[in-house]
Amino acid sequence: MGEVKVIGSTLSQFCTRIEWALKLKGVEYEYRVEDLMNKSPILLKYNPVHKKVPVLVHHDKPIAESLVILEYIDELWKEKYPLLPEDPCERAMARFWAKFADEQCLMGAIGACWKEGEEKDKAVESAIESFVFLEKQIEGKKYFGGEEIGYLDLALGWIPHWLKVMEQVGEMKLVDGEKLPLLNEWCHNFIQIPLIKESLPPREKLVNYVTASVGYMRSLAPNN
Ligand SMILES: N[C@@H](CCC(=O)N[C@@H](CS)C(=O)NCC(=O)O)C(=O)O
Repeated sequence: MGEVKVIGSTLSQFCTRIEWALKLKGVEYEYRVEDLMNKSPILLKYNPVHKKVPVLVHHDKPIAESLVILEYIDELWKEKYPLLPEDPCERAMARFWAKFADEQCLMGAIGACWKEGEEKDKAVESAIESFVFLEKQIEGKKYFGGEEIGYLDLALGWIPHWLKVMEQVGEMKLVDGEKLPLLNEWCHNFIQIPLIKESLPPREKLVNYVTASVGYMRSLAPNN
């Protein structure tokens, strides 16, 4: 096994953030694509608790949970391209908003995407309220990390690509240019960065994946 290995899935926003961090740091890595419908013994061995990707395997030691992996990468290869701010309070806030975005914004958007009728309206409204909090975090800055992209930008990197697909498939608008102009501008700036752009999964594949997931979630809903 190579020194740094990522066990991942090419359509996963959680895995792409790890690739972005490794590329920014100039760390060579091997990528092992996992079939999530038929999980490999390697994934089950390295992430027995959650059985999810991504897992970073460094010298045969596994690290799971993408935000934890980002911090590990930043601490280990700290010389090149620091991701988290130096100031302890700013570091804590970056971690806070990354967690908030995964738990409230992303989960809220996924729920809003597959729900229907009145439930969908409520979920959309609640997700938008969460995105308004993120909008405030970028006031006066080009990126969440300041002049350069950092940890929080990578953590929110699903918004310009994955969220746009969810909006299309779920026929909804969560990050509206008029209501959230700063977040929209950030999306535009972030996605233009060549290193970011080159690791994005093809949009059509993502549309097919999200469409299938929405169908599956709706089939599980209690009134179906
Ligand atoms: N909180 C985890 C989420 C990881 C996650 O949900 N990964 C998905 C792929 S996008 C997965 O492995 N799903 C397989 C499953 O749930 O069985 C992280 O940040 O790493």
